[in-house]
Amino acid sequence: MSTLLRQRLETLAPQWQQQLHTLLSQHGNTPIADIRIEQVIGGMRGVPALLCETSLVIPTEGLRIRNIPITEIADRTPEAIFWLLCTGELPTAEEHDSLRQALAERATVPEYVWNVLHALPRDAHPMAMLSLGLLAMEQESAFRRAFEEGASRGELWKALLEDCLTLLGRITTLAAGIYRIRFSNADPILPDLGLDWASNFARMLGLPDPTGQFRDLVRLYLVLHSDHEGGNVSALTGYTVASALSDPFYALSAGLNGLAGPLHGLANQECLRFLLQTLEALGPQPSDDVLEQYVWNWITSGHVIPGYGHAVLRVTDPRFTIFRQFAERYHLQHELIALVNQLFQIVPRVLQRHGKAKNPWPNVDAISGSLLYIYGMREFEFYTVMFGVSRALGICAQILVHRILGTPIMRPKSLTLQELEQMARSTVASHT
Ligand code: CMX
Repeated sequence: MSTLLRQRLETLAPQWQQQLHTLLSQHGNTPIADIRIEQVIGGMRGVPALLCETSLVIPTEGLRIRNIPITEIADRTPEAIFWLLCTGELPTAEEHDSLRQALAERATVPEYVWNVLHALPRDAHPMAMLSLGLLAMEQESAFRRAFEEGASRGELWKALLEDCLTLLGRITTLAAGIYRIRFSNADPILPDLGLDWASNFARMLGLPDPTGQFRDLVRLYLVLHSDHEGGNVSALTGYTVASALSDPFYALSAGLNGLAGPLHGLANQECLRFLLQTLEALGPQPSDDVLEQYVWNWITSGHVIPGYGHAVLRVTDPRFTIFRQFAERYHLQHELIALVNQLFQIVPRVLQRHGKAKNPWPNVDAISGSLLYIYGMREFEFYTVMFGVSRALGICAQILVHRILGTPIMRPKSLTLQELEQMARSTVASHT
């Protein structure tokens, strides 16, 4: 157990609980928004109906983790980010090391999990393998045990933290093992308990990394994808499942199943496929005119441009910019990076001309897969697993904070089309 993280949270928990209590007692009945029917139908887009303390996405700026812009903390380690997500504070060196050690101590994946994965068909999707591998460990849940043994509601978060550390400690070993089993028919590489989380992950993937640049990319990747508010499919799913007091193994596995969708985490796989298809169709260094026509034809034949658009963002995703800066810093001369940069000049104006997408700017997926590809990770199907390892930080932190706050089970009210029609009619009538 990372005693320092738990100790810090034990200090913070009563303050947060008091803050929540005061807000509810003073303003519990205060309305904060009107909801339109199109929002009910449209995936609750923009409805401010969720509590999420870990991060927020400002449409005109991008991600802030605990109110710190991602641009200011992109050079931190995933351990520092997890500490920040959980506590709202950046860790001291001692705190950081205790968390690093706690994760390393838990990095060994039990043999029965590998047996489960080996039993799957050879072409199982790596995301299905990841989700299943995590779920296979559910019987080890400290949270479930604590609940069954009658732990009080106020104490449950401590067992939840224990499970989150187990999940995070193991997920890098599990994901890297999946990479090797699935794509090289090779054995997993054992964790080096002296390394930090990202370095260990990069090492266990087994790709050649003579300069350490791939390790740096993995560290940045894990930081940038760690959290993106509470309303995205994976975070919302994880939270919903955990709100039923299902343990974190169920919650994280469920959240990652949502991440596997092509409109969410799988988009980075689709994005790289689109880039490679474009290069194959047009050859390297197509002219701007040729590329623009190609993109236009792509959209008007009913496809989306992967890596562009966003449900919340209305500017270029700062995480896209940070990855571009990484490519510049390491002087990455590659036709994929050239195409990413050229598309950045062209796609936004094509999407604007097309007139449908509310946000014509690139999101993080417009570049992330290209970087992995250039450093030798050529298996697109694995990219969402990379995303999932990182997003596990945010999902775990979110369900932890909710359990500390003691928020209840999720239960929004659903409505039938007929009820909505009646509500619309009576609202119109009351205004005439
Ligand atoms: N290319 C072409 N059309 C696009 C588009 C794109 N990149 N982005 C949005 N549109 C279209 C939508 O398909 C929609 O068309 P219909 O009305 O015919 O259904 C219309 O524009 C309006 O969509 P929106 O309100 O702007 O976007 P949504 O909030 O509904 O969806 C997203 C957001 C990300 C799913 C969408 O922009 C998209 O499909 N982008 C490509 C896939 C992608 O990059 N996903 C990664 C997102 C990041 C993440 O969640 O991890």
